[in-house]
Amino acid sequence: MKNHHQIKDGWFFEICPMWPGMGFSLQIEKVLYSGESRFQKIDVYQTRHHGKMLTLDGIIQLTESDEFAYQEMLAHVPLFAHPNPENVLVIGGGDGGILREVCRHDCVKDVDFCEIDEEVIRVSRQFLPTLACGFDDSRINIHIGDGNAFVLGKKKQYDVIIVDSSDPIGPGDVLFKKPFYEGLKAALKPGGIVATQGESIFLHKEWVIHLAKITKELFIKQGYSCIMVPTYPGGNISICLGSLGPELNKPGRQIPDQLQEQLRYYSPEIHEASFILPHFAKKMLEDI
Ligand code: SPM
Repeated sequence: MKNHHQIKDGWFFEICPMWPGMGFSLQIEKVLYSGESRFQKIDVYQTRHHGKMLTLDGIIQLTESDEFAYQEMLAHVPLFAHPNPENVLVIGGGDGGILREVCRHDCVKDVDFCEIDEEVIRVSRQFLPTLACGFDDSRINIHIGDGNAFVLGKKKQYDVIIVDSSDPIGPGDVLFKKPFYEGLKAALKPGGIVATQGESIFLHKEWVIHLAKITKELFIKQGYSCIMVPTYPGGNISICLGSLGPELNKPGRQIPDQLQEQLRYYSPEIHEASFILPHFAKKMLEDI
């Protein structure tokens, strides 16, 4: 079990080989929970200025101050690109934040949720109620187990699949491999869309190219969408998307006013804008 952090003089330091020569720190007030599951180390902190923070193996998964940016975009970009998402699969994201966003869509009838680590769900329910409220919807069916194995048993079942993985240096590494993406494609209905945690265009060029290549090979349309998240390294993270039909880089249906009012990051404008990449990243992805 790896641990990519240190604590010194009231500061949490995230230091990880995936972003060499760089560390991110946040001032903390206290450790609210610290434990180990079968898969990873799980910690919850009270930070001084960013609300509560969840880390897995010492890597920041979310802070209450900016989690909305990541959860809203990873959920609403694929769900609004699809004309009528009824059956949704969410893999990973045991904190519940993605489920919270998915369930804002009235057209969604059924959500399968597969998480490998039951402990993350339990800890989130105890310490992160504004995220774990995502579990309180009767449309959700919870499956505890390996997301890769779960997907292999599914054929043409989902309109949208969302993969909220941690980084490829822990239990989530299998979710970055081509056979998993082949399984995702087979599990989609015709016209389906997949959206996965796509890492940073600045810090993880090899991973971004790797995921973009896979999705270009397997899907009819492919896209990369960028999100600003101050408490992820480099202040940004991306979504890798593949589509069996619909355009990805613009909403395929209107956002109801009452839903827009609930959101803080996603809008039709930011949906389109998030696909406009800096020149170096545009070229990097065009060249593959
Ligand atoms: N529902 C929130 C879970 C977060 N899943 C993604 C976490 C990624 C953490 N590492 C960020 C590294 C960015 N390059």
